[in-house]
Amino acid sequence: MKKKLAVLLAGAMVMASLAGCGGNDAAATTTNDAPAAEPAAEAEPEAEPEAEPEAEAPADDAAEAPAAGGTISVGFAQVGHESDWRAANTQNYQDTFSEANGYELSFVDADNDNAVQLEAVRTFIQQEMDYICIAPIETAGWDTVLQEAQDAGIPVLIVDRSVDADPSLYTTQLGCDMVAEGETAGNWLAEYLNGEEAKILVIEGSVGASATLGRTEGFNNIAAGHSEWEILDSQSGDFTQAGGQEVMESFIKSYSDFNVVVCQNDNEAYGAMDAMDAAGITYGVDGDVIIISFDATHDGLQYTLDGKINCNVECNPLQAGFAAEVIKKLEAGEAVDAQTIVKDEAFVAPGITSQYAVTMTQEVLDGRAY
Ligand code: GZL
Ligand code: ZN
Repeated sequence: MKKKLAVLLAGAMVMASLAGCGGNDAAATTTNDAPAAEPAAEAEPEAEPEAEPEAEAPADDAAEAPAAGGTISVGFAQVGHESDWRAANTQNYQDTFSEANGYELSFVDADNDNAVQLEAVRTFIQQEMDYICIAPIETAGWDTVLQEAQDAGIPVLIVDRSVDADPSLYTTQLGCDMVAEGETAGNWLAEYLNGEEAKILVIEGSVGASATLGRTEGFNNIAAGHSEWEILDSQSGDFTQAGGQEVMESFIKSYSDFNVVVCQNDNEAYGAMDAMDAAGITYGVDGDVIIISFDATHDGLQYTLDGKINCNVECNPLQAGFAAEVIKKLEAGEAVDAQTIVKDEAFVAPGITSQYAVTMTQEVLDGRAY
């Protein structure tokens, strides 16, 4: 019964919302002003009212399962354990969907393997989970299994990344705006170079991941406006340190005149730095090569504070509270947003001032929650 009602009501969901995550306060902008809808089988989706200004972060007790009695079972098919960002994201889900908070979490680390991830979701369907969260390794290939979950009356939350599937097949999507992250990186570079030439190498994230596709698209959107820039090459480092090192080593063999390396996450940046160290190539604010990174994890921001990474664009991994808030609303029969965008900010090394980023200081680093 509970599931069926949740699915019907979820159909009455409303529009996207912006969730700020400046620093780590993960302030959310939710625009759930729609009253608890009638069973949505025949309800028309609401018109998209204007997004409201930033609202407060998910209520502290958002993580607490409603007192509806009994625990809420949640199946979480996680990408893998490829990066520090992912580790922080996993920990946040395990802390939030704890027994103490009234949940029973079934967690599968798909180890960046699409088949394993699809199998995990099908197992959650067979086990009749109350809710399924998926952080999709790739955007493609989700329609069939999402239809199976919907037929089984199980609401699905697409978290962290996004899928190329009919949005009516899942209840909500929440995560960072990857295109905006890529554009932030490009806009910062343009500001920093101020018309100077750039020969750019890109170490992309995992092939087919929305984080990769979005950051690449966003950066290229800006690069298109700078004829003085040349993107020499762009290869996947799979969001891992080993991958970043391997790709950087091959780049060093092929290119001698690059002055910018864009790493689509911090772990790739660490690998790239190892490769450049071994080749005697200097980088950072006092080096020959500008490094741009993404994730703004603790170590990534330490390198930024140390001037080794010039610019680091954040995507806050502490997103489980937004997922818990959606589940709480569904349990209460309330409509939920179709999308929650966890807003980003960026950080730059000391000595750099930017309209697009915060200049790193020790207290900025000390104030981070991950
Ligand atoms: C971003 C997330 C990406 C991180 C990587 O939201 O999907 O996946 O940038 C992680 O560190 O592997
Ligand atoms: Zn330009």
